[in-house]
Formats: sequence, structure tokens, C-alpha cells
Amino acid sequence: MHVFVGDAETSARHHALELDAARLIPSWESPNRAATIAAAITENHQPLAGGDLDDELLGRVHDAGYLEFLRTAWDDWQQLPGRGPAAMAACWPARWMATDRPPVSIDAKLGYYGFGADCSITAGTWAAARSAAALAQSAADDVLAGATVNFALCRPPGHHATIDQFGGYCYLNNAAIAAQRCLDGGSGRVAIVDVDYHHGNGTQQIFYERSDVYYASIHADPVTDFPYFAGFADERGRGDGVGYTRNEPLPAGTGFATWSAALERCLDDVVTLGCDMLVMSLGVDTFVDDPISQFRLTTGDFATLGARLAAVGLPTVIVMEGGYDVDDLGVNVAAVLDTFDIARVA
Ligand code: Q9C
Ligand code: ZN
Repeated sequence: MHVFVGDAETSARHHALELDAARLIPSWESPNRAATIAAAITENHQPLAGGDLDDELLGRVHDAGYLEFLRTAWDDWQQLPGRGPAAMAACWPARWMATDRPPVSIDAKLGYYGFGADCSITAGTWAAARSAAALAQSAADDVLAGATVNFALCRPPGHHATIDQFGGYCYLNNAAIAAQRCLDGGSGRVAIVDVDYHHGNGTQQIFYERSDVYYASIHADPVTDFPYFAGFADERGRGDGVGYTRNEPLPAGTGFATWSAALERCLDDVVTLGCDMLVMSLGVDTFVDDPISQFRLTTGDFATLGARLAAVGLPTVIVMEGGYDVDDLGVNVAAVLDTFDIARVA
């Protein structure tokens, strides 16, 4: 396994403000997340840096206007009299409003190109998001070149980022970028299996009408949990994509027995649908002690997950998503990676 780890400074310069239960707080998605994971996984692995992000690849996953917004948002925010410390929306277009009219002011753009107040843009956001996406791209390139499995320590995470909206701590969809890179490099069909606690609404949307990417997610029921408006079991794809999306919403309190049964249904599809590469959106916010989530997986369960993924036997790119119990984050990620390594060698 090769592990791709970005420049720590670049990642650390992104720390957004988050509106959490009507309080503006430093985001749970904090810089020390990447630091603690890096410390844990570089005990056993020599870290590799990412290459330069391919803007053409980025443009195949995200909308050009959205990317231009992300690039310029912080500078635009600086022009705003009375601005606060992070660029954050306070108004989103409601159902009947004129969303076909391109936004001009930075306030309008923040509402148009975002979908949640858990997320904001700071001075380092664009560079950090690009750096994370470059890790996903490089991890995919290295698997295309023959590596069996790689890990990209992406921060900020990506699976909530849609074609043209940021939210849920995500700006660029790292898993989608890895998957698109695999397709462009010759894969016939990529499976994205998303085990983050939250539904990956962005990844689902990007590939919803396509049959070259199968998207499966196991997550907290959107009736009770973010992102609330996607991730229901009856979302199965549209057009050419019918049957290439699977959602496994599970109730708060879910433990590994129920969770792993849902994983088996996803992995059955990966085989049945003839996927030849696997991208895993690895969130460990399913951990029993996660401060913002309600599943009950243990460190031992993460080890079991790693071995199970290895048994799928496909070239695999593992992309970091969520996980907010910083004390156990490194050990939990390492549990997945180390058992994958051991199982794949055996
Ligand atoms: N009071 C990822 O795990 N809502 N994103 C949090 C906390 C947003 C999670 C509310 C959760 C987003 C990548
Ligand atoms: Zn999550």
C-alpha cells in the first residue's frame, strides 16, 4: 500500500467556521484530523506526495462556474465591508426562485454554490481542497500503474461536494476525481463504496445518470441526519444509471452486525455489476465515540472492514472522508489500512 499525504501547512491553512446548533464554532473538520492520521499511518508507510492536480480532470467532475467561484471567493469576500472571518452564506435560493440567473455578488454566490451553513471558505480553503484532490488523483494514477491499493489522506473531505455546490465540510469531490481518473485510465466500471456515517450526496449526484460508476453508500438515515435530502433507499439512479446507485440508510445506534450486512449487499453489487476498480470513501465517523454521529462501530470492526475490502480483490483507492473523534482517528484509519495490507498479501 502506498499512502499519499499532502503538505501539512497547506491542509492546516483551511479551518472553516461552522454553524452548529445556532453557534458559530471552529469546524469539527479540523486541521489536527489530518495530522493525527498522518502520524498513525506513517509509522508503517513511507508517505508519498501528490502530483499537480489536472485541471482538465477537475473540469470533468465539477462545473466551470463553480470552480471559478471557489478560486475567487476569498478575494471577493475581502471586498465586502463589514465582513466576518470566514466567507459564509446567509441566504439560499428557495424552490421557486430564479436559480437560472447567474449570481453576481459574493453573498449571492455563496448561497448559489453552497448548500449548508456547516461550511465556509477561508484564506486557505481553495489551496487545501486542490491539494486533497491531487492526492486522490495521484493515488488513482499509482493504482492504474499497477499498485494493488493506495490511501489518499484527503483533507478537506469530498463526498458531499456536488457538481456545483460545497457543503458538509466538502469542496472538491476527491472520490469522484479518483473514480473519473480510473475511467480515463482504462477502467471499464468503477465502484465507489462510501462507508462514511453521512450519505455522500455529492458523489451520488455526479454519477447518478451513468452506468460506468456504481455508487453504494451505507449511512445514517437522512430522516434524522445530514444531508437530510438525499440517501433514501429508493434512490437507485436515473436513465443509464438505473441500478448503479445503492443506498443503505440505517438508524441511529446501528452496530457492526447490521452495518456489515448492508456492506455485503453493496459488495455483492460490485461483483455482479462487473466493476474492475474500487474507490472507497472511508469515513470513520461511524465510530462509537464520534462526537457528531450515532453508529457504534469499534476499532476492531474497522480492522474487519479492511480485511473484507481486501477480499474483494480489486485494485483499490481509499480516500479519506469524515471522522471527528480526533483521539481515536489515527488508530481507526490505521486499523482499516493495516488489515487490508495483511489480508491482500496473504
Ligand atoms: N452539529 C463529513 O463527514 N453537519 N461531513 C454537522 C454538527 C454536517 C459531515 C452538524 C456534517 C458533515 C465529510
Ligand atoms: Zn461523515
